[in-house]
Amino acid sequence: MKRLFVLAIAALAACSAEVQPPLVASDVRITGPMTQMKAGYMTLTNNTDEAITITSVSSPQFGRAEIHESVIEDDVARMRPVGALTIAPGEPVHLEPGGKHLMLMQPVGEPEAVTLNLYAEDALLLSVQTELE
Ligand SMILES: [Cu+2]
Repeated sequence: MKRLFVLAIAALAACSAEVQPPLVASDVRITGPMTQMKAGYMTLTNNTDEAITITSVSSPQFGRAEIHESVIEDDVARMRPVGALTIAPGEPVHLEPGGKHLMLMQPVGEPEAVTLNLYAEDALLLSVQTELE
């Protein structure tokens, strides 16, 4: 009887591991004082055994969305688009102020909530929704 119980627990654990999504976004927030441009920040966690590379982002609420990184050039803080963002297994990537972030431009209307779609080439990896701050 006791042995059966242990087996049941093991089966449950295996089951919940299977439904774990490959890529998870947490602490998602969108900020920015500018009306024409917003920055998107989040933590991305890769639950698979292989690296996941995001090659583009889009949002129905913005005409343009890019992956950016902040750099210091000639003592001036600038930011520039990056072509891809790789998340290694077990090494969460933090998109945060002063580092890599999502840049959201050309807002459509005055959205209260925003959907962010993350792609690997043409494949949709993850879609996250968040309120605007
Ligand atoms: Cu930027």
